[in-house]
Amino acid sequence: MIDKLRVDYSLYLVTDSTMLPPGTTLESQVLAALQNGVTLVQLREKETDTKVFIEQALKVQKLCWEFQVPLIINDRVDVALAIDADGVHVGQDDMPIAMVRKLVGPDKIVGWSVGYEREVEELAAMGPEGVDYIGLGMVFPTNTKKNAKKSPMGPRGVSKLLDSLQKTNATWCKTVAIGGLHPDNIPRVLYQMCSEDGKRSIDGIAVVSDIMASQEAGNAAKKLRSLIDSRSYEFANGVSDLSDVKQLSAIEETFVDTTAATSPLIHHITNKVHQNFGANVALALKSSPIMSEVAAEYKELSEVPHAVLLLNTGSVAPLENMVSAIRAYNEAKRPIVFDPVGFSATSARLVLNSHLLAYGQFACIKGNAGEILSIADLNVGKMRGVDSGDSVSDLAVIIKATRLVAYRYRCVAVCTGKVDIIANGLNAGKYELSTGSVKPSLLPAFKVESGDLEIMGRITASGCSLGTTIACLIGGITNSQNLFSAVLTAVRLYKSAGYLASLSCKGTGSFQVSLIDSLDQLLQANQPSTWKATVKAV
Ligand code: 3NM
Ligand code: MG
Repeated sequence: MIDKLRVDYSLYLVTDSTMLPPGTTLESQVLAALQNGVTLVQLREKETDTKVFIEQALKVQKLCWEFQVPLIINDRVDVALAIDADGVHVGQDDMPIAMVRKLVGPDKIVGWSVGYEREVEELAAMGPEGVDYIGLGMVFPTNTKKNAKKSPMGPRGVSKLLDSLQKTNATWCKTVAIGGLHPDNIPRVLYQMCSEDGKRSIDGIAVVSDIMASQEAGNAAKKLRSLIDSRSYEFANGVSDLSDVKQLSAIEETFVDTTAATSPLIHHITNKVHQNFGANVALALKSSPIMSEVAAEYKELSEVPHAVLLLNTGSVAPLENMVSAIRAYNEAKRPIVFDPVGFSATSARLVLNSHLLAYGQFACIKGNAGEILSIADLNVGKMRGVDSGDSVSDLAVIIKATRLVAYRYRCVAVCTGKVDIIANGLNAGKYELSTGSVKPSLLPAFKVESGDLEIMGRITASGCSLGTTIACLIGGITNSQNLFSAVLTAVRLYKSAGYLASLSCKGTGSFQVSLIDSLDQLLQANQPSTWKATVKAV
């Protein structure tokens, strides 16, 4: 008899015999998985007659015993009882939890599929006598679940459900994420999925096809095991967590040198207004701009040493096109700067930007106050347009929002305005199962300012070009250096150049020209101790 309070949920295999590759059997796949680190098995056979189902269950149960891994039966409470399985998993349309519990007794594991906050509230109300664990899904699209009634919720959806568990105090209830999980997205989702209080991350991941449909089920399980155990996601070069700004100007000098020496390729997918200006800013910063919305070349571009993607959604590129760019750069482990222009200004933009946030890991998310507040769900009312707006004056709220964006997407978040706010949510690429790893309110954050550069808001694409500048400064960094400090350097460099330009220009037209001149000069001189913009912890 298993002790249900000590179950290891970290790698949960759910079976499906309909996808077995030739030469394998249900048992051979389960055995290979058990030999390579699966900690829990669910027999989920939707199209099998009762008699065969029981025969299979008994065989799989023997294997599970051998590895002291609990066996859960999907849906069929009668089968679970008949073979004395360790537990049963039911969906929202199956037998109600109270009845399941009554039938199986207090010592068996009862699992439930959950996709909505109200379902979490329901299980919380039942108390610890109800549900032992929940499958949170689906995370991503999957062909495995036929006639799915839910749509993919992404890592953010899972995090919201973890929030509900915390709010309702359902501390006993364990969680696994399920749906479309594979090695290419698992480290990222483990990194990102966490409750907002920082105290609860998922207890494990559940997969069907990644193991069951694999020709090499043992290797597939081993790969998943190692990803879960590594507790570390190195999504881009240079994620070490140095947040001390005392020696900033010395570090900044090396970043400028590195950018000039490596001449990073700055791949812009950006709006038309920004294209020319961004290219000139990149050139002033000794980098190589390329403007491409041709998906066929994304992989090749991402593999260029020091390539960075600047993804600015003021562009008209179709969603699928942008998703493939994100995939390419994530796969090449090259950084992406994401500029969700007008994040929620229209419903179409909200859908597009939210979708992109679910499908990739960004090194930096940069936006104006309206955008950052929207991503953090802290804005009141709808955004007016893609410009920064004027109604946001509460700096404390902006700082909170910037930290939240950095936390939720495990990135460096930058909020531009009179004062720029920058927060570090990277946590050096580290994550933990179950306990969370960092609290949003404790994330390092700084403000960068240089007087009221009101003129900056009166030329077009000045915010977009900060994105270019960030990309240039992070393109050259290596593992020993630091992504957060590089972004901070870019923000300070850009603001200082803006200040210089504001002194020498005659109006908005010459300001734009002066800004490029100033960036050029500041980069050539490389004396960050003379840069005017100040940095202060907030
Ligand atoms: N339940 P794969 S998604 C069995 O959302 C199941 O509750 C889901 O299969 C839910 O790992 C799903 O092959 C299928 O994507 C997961
Ligand atoms: Mg079911």
